[in-house]
Amino acid sequence: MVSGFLRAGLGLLNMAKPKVIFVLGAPGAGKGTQCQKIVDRFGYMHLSAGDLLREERAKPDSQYGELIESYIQEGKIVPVEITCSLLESAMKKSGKDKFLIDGFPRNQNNLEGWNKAVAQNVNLLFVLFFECPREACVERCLGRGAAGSGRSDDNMQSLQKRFNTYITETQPIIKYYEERNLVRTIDANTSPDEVFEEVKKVFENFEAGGDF
Ligand code: UP5
Ligand code: MG
Repeated sequence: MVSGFLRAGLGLLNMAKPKVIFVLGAPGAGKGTQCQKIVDRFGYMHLSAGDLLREERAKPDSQYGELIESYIQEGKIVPVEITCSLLESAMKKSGKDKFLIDGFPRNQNNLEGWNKAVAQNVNLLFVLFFECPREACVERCLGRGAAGSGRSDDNMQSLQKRFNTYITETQPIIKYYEERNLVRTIDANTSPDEVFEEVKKVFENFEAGGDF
């Protein structure tokens, strides 16, 4: 059993570390949409691993541009060294101390790389998991593609691959955090505002020192 004194000490140690919330869910579950609302309401900094990879891909001098593009189109997960270093440098550059890390970690390689290189330097608060049926997610992504998202993976062929990866590689990661009692699950199959009502409850409960 941890004494009150020791617990307070551990709390103080944690205070100095940046706070991190992982945001996971199927492609199109609404991670980015909800992160923006959380930023507006609760002042976190939003870092989408997918957005950072797309930014890196767009740099003409990037040595990883082609690799990233082929992984994204194939719905495969980019090697963790690339993603982790983009996340770490965005965290450092921001000067902020609380982050939503959206769409990461999404396979065993991501998890191991993060645990090895970064986990001990941050305070992982919890994992926000947006649960949404595949049909709704596919419809949303195809709708976004049709509306001109410009994303090279908003098409049926890539979506099938993205979902296979999600089921075989990302769901076990969510289970890993569930076993550690860190997952907060949100029904994401309602309107964005309704989803956010549920998200708000999780944050308000956490800030009030709720059961985490
Ligand atoms: N929308 C949102 N919420 C809605 C709601 N409640 N009701 C109705 N519509 C809703 O939303 C998607 C669309 O749905 C939008 O049009 C939105 O308006 C609407 P969004 O908020 O963008 O959902 P999100 O879950 O963020 O979907 P996204 O497509 O971004 O999810 P992915 O996880 O597939 O994409 P990501 O950018 O994270 O990754 C893309 C690829 O990058 C991966 O497949 C992989 O190849 C690579 N990647 C890595 O290799 N490593 C990483 O760590 C991360 C990514
Ligand atoms: Mg997204």
